[in-house]
Amino acid sequence: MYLKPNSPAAASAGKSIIGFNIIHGREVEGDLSMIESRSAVDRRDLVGVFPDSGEKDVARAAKAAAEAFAAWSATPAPVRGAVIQRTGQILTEQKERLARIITREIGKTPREALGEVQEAIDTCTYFASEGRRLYGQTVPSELPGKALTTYRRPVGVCGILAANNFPLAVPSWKIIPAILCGNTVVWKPSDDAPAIAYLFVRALMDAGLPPGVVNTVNGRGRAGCGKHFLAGIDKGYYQKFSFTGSTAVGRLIGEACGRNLIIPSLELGGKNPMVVMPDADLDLAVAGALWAAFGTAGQRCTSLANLIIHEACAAEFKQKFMAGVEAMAIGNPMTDPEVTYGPMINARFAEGFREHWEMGQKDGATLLSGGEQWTQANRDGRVKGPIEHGLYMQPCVWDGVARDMWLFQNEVFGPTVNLTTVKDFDEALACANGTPYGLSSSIYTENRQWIERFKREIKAGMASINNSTTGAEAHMPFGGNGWSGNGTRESGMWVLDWYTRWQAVNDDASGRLQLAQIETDYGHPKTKRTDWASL
Ligand code: UN1
Repeated sequence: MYLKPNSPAAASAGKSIIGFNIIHGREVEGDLSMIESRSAVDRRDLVGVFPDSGEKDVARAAKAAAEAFAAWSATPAPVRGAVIQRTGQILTEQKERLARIITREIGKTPREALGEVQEAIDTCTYFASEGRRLYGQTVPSELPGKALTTYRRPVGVCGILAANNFPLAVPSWKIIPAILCGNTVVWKPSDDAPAIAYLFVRALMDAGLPPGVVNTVNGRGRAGCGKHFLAGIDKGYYQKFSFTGSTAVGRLIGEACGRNLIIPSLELGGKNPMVVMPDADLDLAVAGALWAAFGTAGQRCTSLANLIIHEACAAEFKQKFMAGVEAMAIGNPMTDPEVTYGPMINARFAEGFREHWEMGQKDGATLLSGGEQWTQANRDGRVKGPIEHGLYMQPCVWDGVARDMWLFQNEVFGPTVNLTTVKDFDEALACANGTPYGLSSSIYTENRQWIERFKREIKAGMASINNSTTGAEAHMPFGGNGWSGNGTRESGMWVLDWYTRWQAVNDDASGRLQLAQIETDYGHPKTKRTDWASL
């Protein structure tokens, strides 16, 4: 690892990292030029420079992963778990430093960045001990002298591609279980956050991960390295592919994997609803809604999009919610760490936010607040610190949003939320289920029947009762339905099914050819004692 001084204007942010691809445990340059990781907080801050990789780099990384598979998959799972345990220790020791890199690269507040590192630590903690389980089963045989057992076998080389908004936690959800199960990995980190990816792989290597088990290829997205990385599916580089990102890209990956008979894990978009019923603790609901809508500047796949409010509490809720929006501190998370949210991660997200604003106007929804970029000219007392070198957006609230509007149906990565007023629980539930997505969801109420019905009838993969749509714990099944994914899940024991294949073993000690089904002696009696027909 090499460091160089940052530009003078950003010297206080820290040094710049000169980073590499990591292939077969070696730090290597790419075939193309370099990409820059510039801070979302302040574009003058150069967090690092990394290789821009091409087709050959992807091929090299895939070869390294394929070669490392035999030895790694033969390493006992508790030993693999010990590497993961040590990785978790390193992340714990370096938590503040790593969180600061996350804040610099993608603009997440220090509090959230620390939470993100913790999520990766939690993942290591869980899977370190899974190395001592990774259970198979013993199954009774229908034939004597024969033992049936099942084993989880690793799949092979896993291609990993994840979004920029959780550049450490979400890749850790994939990479850590993948390697625990005995697989090897080729990872293309987000070009918005290559530095945290590089440091994560260095932590894995410092923890004793053998060369070639996790390899990285850095570079641009769809137009560059990303294209070559995905082309590897049809070239047979991967036996497993795991992706977190947009529904559109997820479909392309699903198609490529389908024709190659690979089951991808696809964690895709969301349009997450929150229902507020009149019996709810309204202050609690307001706090949950503000956090879910505006935390991470709305750039989580679990962010709140459609806030569905019962008409009996709509006026009071809106008044409290808008007071919260007016009181929210926004701005530079490096100089003012207590802000609720910081900048947009990249220009593409900022552009999407601007487009959504135009669509909202076309829809005829009522704009209650915001939606533009904060500038030196329009900043008010809510805005903290220097914002002129990043893309900072006003919190945006739309009222009167109907189910058929563009705003209600389309995912927007940005600080914006739709308010929809409904007459009763049934309409609220229909609205909550009224998009093609189904990732996370939430309801605020004390009513047992409504809670029970919401849990059962909501189409989302994740449901929160009296809590926000974000903040899933690291050992629960994470994933969605409909356009939010293909039914695979990440985290906890559930993810193991996607990084292993079940092997069924028949071990016959009888010394003769026993034929299942054909020879099985079910002990049918030869004579009938009861004359059933006489009843
Ligand atoms: C994501 O936005 O892709 O539940 C992941 C949450 C976080 C993970 C979000 N634990 O909000």
